[in-house]
Parts: sequence; structure tokens; C-alpha cells
Amino acid sequence: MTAPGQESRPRLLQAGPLLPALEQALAERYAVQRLSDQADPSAFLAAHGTDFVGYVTSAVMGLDAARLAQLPRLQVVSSFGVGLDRIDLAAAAARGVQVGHTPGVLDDCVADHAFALLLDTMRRLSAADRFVRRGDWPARPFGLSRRVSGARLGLVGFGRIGQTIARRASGFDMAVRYHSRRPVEGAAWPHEPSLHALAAWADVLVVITAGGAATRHLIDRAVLDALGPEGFLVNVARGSVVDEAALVEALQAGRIAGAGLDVFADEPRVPETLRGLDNVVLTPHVASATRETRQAMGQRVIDNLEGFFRDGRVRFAAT
Ligand code: 8YV
Repeated sequence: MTAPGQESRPRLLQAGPLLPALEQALAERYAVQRLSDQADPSAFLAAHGTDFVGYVTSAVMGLDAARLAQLPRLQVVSSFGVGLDRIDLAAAAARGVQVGHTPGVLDDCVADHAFALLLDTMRRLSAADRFVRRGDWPARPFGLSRRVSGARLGLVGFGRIGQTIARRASGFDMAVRYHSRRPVEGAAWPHEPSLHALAAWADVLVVITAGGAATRHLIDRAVLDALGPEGFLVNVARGSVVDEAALVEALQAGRIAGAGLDVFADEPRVPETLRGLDNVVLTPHVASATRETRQAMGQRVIDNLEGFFRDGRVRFAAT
């Protein structure tokens, strides 16, 4: 066993638990320590922060400016996930720290999950499942749901994942429009410059835009009211994009028809009020969580580090 002082492999600090296979792949290549294993992370960083040249994190665990400041010799960050809203890119850039993430490999699974939530909320699958399990079927009819085929799908955000969702929608003969800051060149679907107009037009609004300050509470009370009592909301982006209190009020008052949510304002806490509603489908931030996709994301984490330590550049740089 190599004594700490003799370790010649690059030293990495891992923010918290990751997939066991990824942790193993990291440990085979680097000298890795897990910050979340330390009883007092701040004291640990004060004593050992200068040891680390790399930081491995995730879209959820992130890396803020305060933590970055505790790692004065840091050169590279490799994040498990595509979202960058919890990583202070400006602070990293100011220090010349490269940041890599995992774009491209999770588009299909996040789009599939968005569609699963869309189908579930509109066709009331989870509610029907609860109905049968409760033994309510003999006593009363379940009632009607909403037709998905031919419905109008409004996409808030039209990056790689948004476009993948749009392609899924063609199999359901849905009309698709999207809202984004700028029209996407060559897109096969119309751009709607007004988010309110998109919400008023759509039967179901799917949120798949980046998180962060620029999109905070983009989906507010006015947008929900434009969506209206027949409209559904699906969020597979970030909880911060939706004003959650306004959403709960709209759902409780029947001012929108239902919601399918994979992300929340204060994960992993989900408001009791949401959990009590039957017209809501809730999943614990798992849109990318298939074995295949998580394995591919883990490979990107390794590729970014290998690119950096071999050629001086992460392979999938965050911009
Ligand atoms: C997370 C995500 O990476 O990629 C993202 O932006 O939100 C997820 O895929 C995942 O929850 C692990 O942190």
C-alpha cells in the first residue's frame, strides 16, 4: 500500500457517493478521497485542501465558490450529469479550473421519462393503479382521462433533450411548438416567442430548460393560468424553474388539470401538499437513472479526467 506522501497518481476529492462502478473506475486510476466520509468536511478541507488537483461531483452535489476556494490547487472538475446550475462556472473559469460534464448520453432517457410523466398524468395511470389497489373498482367507476394522441405539446426549452422529446411526440401525432430564448436553426417545429402564448396554446407543457438564476420561476402563476384548467405541466428540468408554491395553489384550486414532476424546489423534500394530490405524479429526480445511461454518464466522468490528465483538456467541457 502506498503511504499518502508517496502517492504519485493525481489526487482527487469526490464530493459524495457515486455509482459503485464509477467509484471503482476512479479508484483504479486516481488517489481518491470522499469528502462526505469526513466527519467535519470544512476542517478536513482546511487541513488537506491543498492536496487535491481534481474534484468529482454531480449535477446535484455541484461545486460552489466557497468550496472551490478551499481547494487552492484544483485544476479540473468532472461532474456526473449535464446540468451546471450548481457549479460556479465563473469562479472556476476565473481560477483557470476546467469543468467537464456528461452531455449527449442522457437525452433519450430523460425524454422517455418526460413522456412517461406526460402519459401518466394525462391518462391517470398512477391514480388508476391506486384505485385498483384500494379495491375501489367494484364500488364506482374510475372516470375519464385525457387523450394524448393528437394533443398539443408545448416545450419550454429546446436543447438536445427538448428536441428528443419533440421527436417522441411525432409517434403520438402531437402538434409541437417550443419556447426558447432564440429560435433553433433548422428546427422542424415552430418557435413561440411568448411563453404565455405557448402555455395558452398547449394541452401539456413540458419544462426542459437549464436551471439557474436566468430561469428561476419562469413558470409562475401567470403561466400556469395561461395553461388553464384543462392543461398539464411536466417538469424534468429543475425545481427552481417552477414557482412551486404557485403550482401547488393552481393544482389545489383546479386552475390546472395535473402535473408530472421529477424535480422539486428543495430536493429531496417534497411538499406534503403535493404528496396529497391525486392529479400529480411524483418521481425522485430519476429521469436519467437507467442502468445504461448512468453507466454512460460514468464513462464520460472518466473520459473527462483522462482527457485532462493526458492532453490537458476535458473531453466534454462545460460552457
Ligand atoms: C443528475 C441531472 O446528474 O444530469 C443532470 O443534470 O439532473 C441528473 O442526471 C443525477 O441526478 C445525478 O446527480
